[in-house]
Amino acid sequence: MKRTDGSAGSAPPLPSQEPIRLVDPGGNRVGEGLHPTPEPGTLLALLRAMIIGRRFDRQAGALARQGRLAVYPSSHGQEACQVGGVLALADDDWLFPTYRDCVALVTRGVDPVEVLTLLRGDWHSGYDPESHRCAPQCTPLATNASHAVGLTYAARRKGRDTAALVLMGDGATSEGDAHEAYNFAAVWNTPVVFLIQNNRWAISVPLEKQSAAPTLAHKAIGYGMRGYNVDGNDAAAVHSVVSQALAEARAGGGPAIVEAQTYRLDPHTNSDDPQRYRDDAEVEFWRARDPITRLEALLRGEGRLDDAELERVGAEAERLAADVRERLDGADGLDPEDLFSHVYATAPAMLRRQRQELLDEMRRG
Ligand SMILES: Cc1ncc(C[n+]2csc(CCOP(=O)(O)OP(=O)(O)O)c2C)c(N)n1
Repeated sequence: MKRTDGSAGSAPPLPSQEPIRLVDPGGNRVGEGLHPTPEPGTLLALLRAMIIGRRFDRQAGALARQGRLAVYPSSHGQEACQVGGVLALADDDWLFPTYRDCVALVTRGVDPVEVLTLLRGDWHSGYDPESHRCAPQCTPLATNASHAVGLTYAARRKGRDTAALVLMGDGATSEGDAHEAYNFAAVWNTPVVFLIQNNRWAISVPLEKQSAAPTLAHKAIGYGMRGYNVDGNDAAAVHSVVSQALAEARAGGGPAIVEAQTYRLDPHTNSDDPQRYRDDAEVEFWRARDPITRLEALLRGEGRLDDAELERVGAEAERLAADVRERLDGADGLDPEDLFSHVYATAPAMLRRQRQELLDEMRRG
């Protein structure tokens, strides 16, 4: 696609207006086209990770209501996006998550208690990004997108074919950082897949007030990227499309935007009241398109899943939740002085004064 003569380069095909779907909401296979349905073993792995992720999410929501977390942005309803995307990554690839993506991190194998460190308000990240190849969860929208471009660009220069998956919301695509990241990724041909979880709402701002593009996947075209529009509640489709986009990116085919059509069933966080801005009917419409029941129906219908297996996974999920409850309060206490660390090599006078005031206050008890 590189061009030096002022002519137009070859354009990637337009994303489909209809989302790519491999399994319908009733759990039936619906044609493969260019995107193969994952093997049964992968489908079972997707279902298992979604069940465990949902149990973790429920537990974290309860901890937030008890005041044991400062805040919790739920993944409920979006499990297929996070699990489908993460299970498409190779071990050496990197994940760049946001505050919304705790289920993605648990799926990647990060200790669930360490995942909650940020949302407990304890520290910027509770896990070691290097060992899991997961960047810290970003709260400023779309900043993770340019970080991923920088990391993969640097890896390329070192002769590595590390790819990255960026998770971002529909609202985040309006940020200047998203534009810069998309543009640099395409110009530098870095292997990044931007997975947009279009859950229809950016807190109380609906999609139609966010973007006039036919789909968010269409935005890819203007940057010279491939764009895919996928059913985000179909874990098989998300996994298949992201796997393909990552493989193409690794092979030098350039970055891609994958827009996953999904829905945030819960409030934005535990401190939001969605009844002030959206209808119950809309929530019920999406609740009927649950990603877990869809895949469960497919696997049961094809004789690859029985009650015993579901009970086994359910028990595993309960053990994880109990472990989180037990260990969370035992997590290391905070040193308030840390508030002043790691921002400046040499702290400015104002911060030095504030640190001293804090230390004096703590000494007085
Ligand atoms: C740069 C920046 N501006 C504003 C905010 C405040 N804010 C937090 S979440 C949010 C909405 C984000 O919506 P979306 O990207 O669709 O993600 P979702 O929360 O739905 O997953 C906003 C505006 C922020 N975190 N960062």
